[in-house]
Amino acid sequence: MVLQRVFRAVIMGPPGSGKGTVSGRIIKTFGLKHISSGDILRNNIRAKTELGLLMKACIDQGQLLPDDVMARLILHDLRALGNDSWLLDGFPRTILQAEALDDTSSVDTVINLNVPFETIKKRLSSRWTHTPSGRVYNTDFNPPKVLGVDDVTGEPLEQRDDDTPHTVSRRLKAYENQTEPVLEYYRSKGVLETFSGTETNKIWPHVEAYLHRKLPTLSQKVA
Ligand code: G5P
Ligand code: MG
Repeated sequence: MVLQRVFRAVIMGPPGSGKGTVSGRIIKTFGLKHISSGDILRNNIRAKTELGLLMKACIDQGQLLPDDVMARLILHDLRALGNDSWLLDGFPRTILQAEALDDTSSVDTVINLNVPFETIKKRLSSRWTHTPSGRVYNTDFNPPKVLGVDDVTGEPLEQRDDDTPHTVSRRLKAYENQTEPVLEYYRSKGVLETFSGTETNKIWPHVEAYLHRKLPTLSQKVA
């Protein structure tokens, strides 16, 4: 699908709600550029950059990183995209981050994945990730063709250090305390669209239909 004007979307939801999985389907179907704050941070850790070394402990403990660090990192990448359409995953996560994003760019829609915490806890213990690309697998839901190996590159998959049950609980707490208020922020701006469920395959057709409705409307406004 070729977009006729710039489209800017945010995907939100608790840790493990399927943001990465649904983002993969959105970028494949609609051709948006995907910016995932978590993928960027994990690649910094992998490359042992100064930022990665400084932030690893904080991430492994399930805490959010400082707003100014995150805003600088992500807004720099967004500016570099110029007039490309994008989907932002994992940012903003606090009201301050949402305000910083507003100062840089407008947001056309915020897709909120509303998945129960109990469902999430089960999923994260069986997640495997290809860190360089951010591709995610699950031994129950979407296993790789060969166990422990990325389908596309053949490189090894890893389990995230922050997917231990204790850290997952801390991440869910951080979500409740710091990120849930951002949903209200976007609801009051009239751009929040919530999709509830326990299975990505049932949520996805609704997200896809919503974006199909939303994108032509935006194209027509330009015409
Ligand atoms: P991240 O990387 O942004 P989270 O915690 O927001 O991390 P996460 O864990 O990446 O989110 P997700 O992307 O929402 O989860 O979910 P996913 O990976 O697609 O799916 C989870 C698993 O479930 C996968 O194995 C998938 O295959 C499986 N799955 C999907 N659907 C189904 C289904 O229907 N059924 C089943 N059985 N399985 C399914 O952030 C990490 C850390 O970075 C820092 C923080 O420390 C954060 O904790 N950080 C920030 N700090 C401050 N501000 C920011 N903006 C920050 N951004 C990142
Ligand atoms: Mg993710």
